[in-house]
Amino acid sequence: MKLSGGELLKEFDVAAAKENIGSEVEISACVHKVRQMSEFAFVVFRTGRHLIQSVYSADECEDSLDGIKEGCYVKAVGEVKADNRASHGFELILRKISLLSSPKDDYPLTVSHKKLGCSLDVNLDLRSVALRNPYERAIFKLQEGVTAGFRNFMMENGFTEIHSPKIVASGAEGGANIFSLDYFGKEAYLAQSPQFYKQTAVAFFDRVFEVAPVYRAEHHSTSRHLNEYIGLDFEMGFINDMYDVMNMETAMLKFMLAYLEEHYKQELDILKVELPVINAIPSVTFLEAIDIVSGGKGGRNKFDLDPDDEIALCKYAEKEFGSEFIFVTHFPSAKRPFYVMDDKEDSRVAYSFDLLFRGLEITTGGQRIHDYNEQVAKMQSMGLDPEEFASYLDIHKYGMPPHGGLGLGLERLVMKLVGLKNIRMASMFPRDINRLEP
Ligand code: AMO
Repeated sequence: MKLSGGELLKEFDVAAAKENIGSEVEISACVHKVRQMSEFAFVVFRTGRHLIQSVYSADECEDSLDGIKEGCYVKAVGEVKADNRASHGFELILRKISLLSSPKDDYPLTVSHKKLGCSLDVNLDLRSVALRNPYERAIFKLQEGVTAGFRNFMMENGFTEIHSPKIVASGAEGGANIFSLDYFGKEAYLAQSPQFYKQTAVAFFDRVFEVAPVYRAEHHSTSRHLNEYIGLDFEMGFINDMYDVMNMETAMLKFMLAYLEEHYKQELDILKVELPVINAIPSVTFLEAIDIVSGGKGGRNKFDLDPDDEIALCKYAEKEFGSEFIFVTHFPSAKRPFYVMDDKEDSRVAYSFDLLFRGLEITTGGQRIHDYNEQVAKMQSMGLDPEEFASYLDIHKYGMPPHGGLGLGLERLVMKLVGLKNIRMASMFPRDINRLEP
């Protein structure tokens, strides 16, 4: 019999090694690169987050380097020697090295180069290798930081984390971009958003958030759309108006950026990220936005912003307010989903906003209808049958506070933070119209 509860398996501790120059440390890692010199060799180890330089010479090390090449997993012991030229200010003088596992084939990509330098398709086809490249994996370490910053901010501000179902009975966002599936003989769908459930949870938690996949059956291939993405969603009760939601997002983004700066310095450096600075985020109405992008000529037949408009608005915000973000509010009601509350003064526009960042929409949010009769009337005015939404309408039937929230696309935010040209680069294993594997 065996009992668990013993000593934890530790990973290599960079900070501790740095503090203990002259001592011997053990490291388990992948061999990232071997550079053979005439008398010795540089062996660069790749741990889960770091590259650690070591020096091998036959007279300092008990073991031979024979058979140890790029891609091998090893266990080694080395003496920590201060060296300012090495990335962490030290290198290891190898004393022992043993092979744990050796690959069958050499890498088909230049994993040890700073950047892979291959096409997007090759990168995505060979994802399991590509992600071993320090630049590629840093994107996803930073993604972790974005999510952790979001989560920490939400929890500090009284939001409860929820997990809503992804197999659902109806779409929330309207339109044809919904995946259907056979659910024991009934038609079901993959959730287009946690919308109904996050609203429902406001009735009992007041404030909630979720970090979870969202499914969109986008039938076209663009550099900004995925068929599965991660939504950072929140929903909050007792709001006065949608500006309370926008203020919460502004504060959350400030917190998240500070969090990245504090905890993800290494990845920001690898990726050469220039973090945006947020003071206050300017906000214009949809009609003002159309005036701005059309140079005052109007274009009021428009119901939404197109990608060029988003780029133009961000340029405007940068020039006029020194902000890389801009909110656009009061979108035409006709193009917004049925749960969105219309402006009390002008029902042609809705209490709905987008947040644009570096030329791309990264968020949609707004105030929702909380009154039962108002919600039923809105559904009917949009040609929807309230009967089909009976379980969603239960939340209105049994009472809801005034509330609102938003959805932020994780990959879009990371794409723009890092300056990636295609959203697929910000998705570990992207799903698009042509890609279901790897
Ligand atoms: P919306 O449909 O605008 O709103 O989505 C919210 C945010 O999700 C991201 N996004 C996408 N990212 C990658 N690929 C896609 N195909 C994709 N579609 C959307 C964008 C977008 O701003 N329920 C509302 C949110 C709310 O009001 O709370 C919703 O889902 O960054």
